[in-house]
Amino acid sequence: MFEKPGQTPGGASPMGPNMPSSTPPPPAPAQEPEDIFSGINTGGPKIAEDSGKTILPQKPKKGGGKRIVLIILIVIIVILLIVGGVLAYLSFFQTSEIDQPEPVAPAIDVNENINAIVNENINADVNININAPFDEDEIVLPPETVLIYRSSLDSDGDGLTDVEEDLYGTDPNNPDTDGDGFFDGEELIGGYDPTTGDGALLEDSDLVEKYSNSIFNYEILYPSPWTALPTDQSFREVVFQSATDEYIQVSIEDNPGQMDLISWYLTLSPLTNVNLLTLENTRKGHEALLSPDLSTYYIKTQARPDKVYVIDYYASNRTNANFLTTLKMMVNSFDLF
Ligand SMILES: [Ca+2]
Ligand SMILES: [Ca+2]
Ligand SMILES: [Ca+2]
Repeated sequence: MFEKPGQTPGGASPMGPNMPSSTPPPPAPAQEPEDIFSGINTGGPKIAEDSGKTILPQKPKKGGGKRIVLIILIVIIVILLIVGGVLAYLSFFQTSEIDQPEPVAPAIDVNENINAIVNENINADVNININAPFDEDEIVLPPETVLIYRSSLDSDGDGLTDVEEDLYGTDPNNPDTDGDGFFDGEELIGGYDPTTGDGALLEDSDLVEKYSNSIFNYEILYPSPWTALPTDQSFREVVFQSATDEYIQVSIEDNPGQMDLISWYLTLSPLTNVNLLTLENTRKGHEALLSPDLSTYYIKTQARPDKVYVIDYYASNRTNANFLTTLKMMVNSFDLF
């Protein structure tokens, strides 16, 4: 391939011995191109430089030609391998893209996995943070135990709240205002005047008023500053209103079967836990049932067993009730005439 033009591969010159001498000499051969691989073929045969003969352009060395061909072949093979590799690489990824399933399928799988994880986490949090306390209030424990009334501040711990001390004119910082050895709250519940010693009765004091209901024939004491008003002409319900939004109401319920108080109460609230119902005897000797939230007394009398007298305390704030001792005072003062 790198042979000079006009030369045969066998090395015979066109100007052979049989050619006519008149034939004009061939043009001077063009200068031999530099053999760029000459440095490689150091082992080839050498031509004597002092032969004295005209030095013809050297023919390419046969051994170098083979190496060149081999190198070129190797280069071509390498190029083909590279090109083939690139084509195979591109073909592989194009095929992979084509063979991939529709984008919707993997999206569904991902969503399912995400939803599963999210649902698990959300359900766990909800069950722990919301359902647990809700279930405790609604199912495990009776609601009465949660909604129990609690008294407001009682600074001297005598059973009267500071608001009640102001109502009855007792000392909020002295548990025994009259110094007779009995606490202020204890005296009020027992029907005694906490501001006057020597066994003075509460009903004889100016601290309370007596309300008499001539329709249902009962009487009851209530704090003098309060007002007593029937809700209608029947006088079946009477409201004893405090200076705040709290009040105590006395109402009359029928008990035609003359049932005992617990049985009668359960007919009204069948789901009540009986263990939370307590029976007491009032100071006037009547049987009284206290509701689980400690705010209502149901009184049954021997004179009128077909009636139940309900004395109910309404406080706007169950954890800041001011008049629970006043409620007891009124219940103990309740009597028929
Ligand atoms: Ca007190
Ligand atoms: Ca006191
Ligand atoms: Ca006292």
